[in-house]
Amino acid sequence: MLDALRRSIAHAYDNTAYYRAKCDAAGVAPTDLRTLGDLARFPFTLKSDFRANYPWGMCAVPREKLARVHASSGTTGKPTIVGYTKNDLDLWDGLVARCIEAAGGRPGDLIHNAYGYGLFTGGLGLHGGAQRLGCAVVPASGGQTERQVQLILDLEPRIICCTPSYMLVLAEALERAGVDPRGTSLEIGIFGAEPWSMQMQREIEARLGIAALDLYGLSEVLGPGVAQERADARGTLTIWEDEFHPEIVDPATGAVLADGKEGELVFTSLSKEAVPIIRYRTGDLTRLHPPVGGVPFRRMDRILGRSDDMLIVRGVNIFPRQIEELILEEAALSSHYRIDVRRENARDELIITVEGTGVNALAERMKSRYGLSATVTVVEAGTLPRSEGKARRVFDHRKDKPA
Ligand code: DLL
Repeated sequence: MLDALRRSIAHAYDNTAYYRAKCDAAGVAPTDLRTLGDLARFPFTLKSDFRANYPWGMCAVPREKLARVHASSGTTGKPTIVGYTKNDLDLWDGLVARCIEAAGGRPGDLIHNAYGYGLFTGGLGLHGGAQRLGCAVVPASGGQTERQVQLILDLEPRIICCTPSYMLVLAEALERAGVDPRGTSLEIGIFGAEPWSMQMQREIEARLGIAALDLYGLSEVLGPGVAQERADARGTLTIWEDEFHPEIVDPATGAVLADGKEGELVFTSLSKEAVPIIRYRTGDLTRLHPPVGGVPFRRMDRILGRSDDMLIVRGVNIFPRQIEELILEEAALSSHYRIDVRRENARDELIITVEGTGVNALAERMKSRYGLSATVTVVEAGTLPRSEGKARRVFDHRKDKPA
């Protein structure tokens, strides 16, 4: 592993002006990596480095060696561009195939793939992995929900891949079509690309009668296929450590934390060619756990939140996921919600709008669990917008620029 790490860092250092300058400034060279502990001497890479070096600055191979380009789904500024060589695509297919197999897929399965096709890595990432495993793919992509429902009913796929929020949209559409969502051919869902609480996972499993497994990844590191919840190790995601070396660091200080401690997930790639990454800070918060069940790779908790999506409301720190958990514990409330935070008269206001019926105790429970008063507005089913890909549920208006 250390050899692969050293080779990968040397590849980045030798072939990009960016990594060379950054390592030189930190006074480290690839040969300084003698033990795993030496990795902490190497500088971090951030999403902003990808932006600053747009479009090809992070690329360690000549442009002519690229076989594909994707871009991350950044909402502001320039997208981050990631390139893949033929070998990278091969590696990617192999890892996604491993994810699908770990989730319970097998050759011959029919897979309905409703991750968006295009610059987003979800659609083509799952597509390549499914084919590698020997499955047939229905490349549904996002949108045209009624047609997707028809395809699911007619073609009878065993596996579905999409964002958890879009699965809820499909479940509603099945109900609208007069079909019991528990009665379809689907047995397995492979869901990711956005945060989702364990309560949301249970809700999807109960509502669809399927096993809902968590798939994690990010474009800068690869795309989907970095870590996967295995059917034989539910509750955590196994990280494909033979390709990506994980670290957990303190988000504030960058200090490396021991396994079991919560912090920001950082990855260094071991064999990726086009865009090798050294200590990439994902922004995602989790903890590392030891291997289980004969698979020699460490696992991580489902993503607990992002270091940059924590809301600070009247001095109380809260992650949207914690609010989602409370919403889903209320029988009268559905999984369609939005969270708004505004500053009014120098006071932060937390407003939770959620579809539901009847009485709920969300406001009381927000108060007793987190010490936060919130205004809870219950609206009729179907009122809030539905998403086809990554759902946007949190709106912090304190960050809005004044008009
Ligand atoms: O979302 C890749 C992907 C596609 C993963 C399909 C899984 C399935 P990006 O668009 O670059 O790539 O967004 C990456 O999404 O840093 C996390 O914050 C979040 N994310 C991805 N998977 C999960 C997950 C794809 N399973 C960013 N749970 C990451 C929570 C996730 N958050």
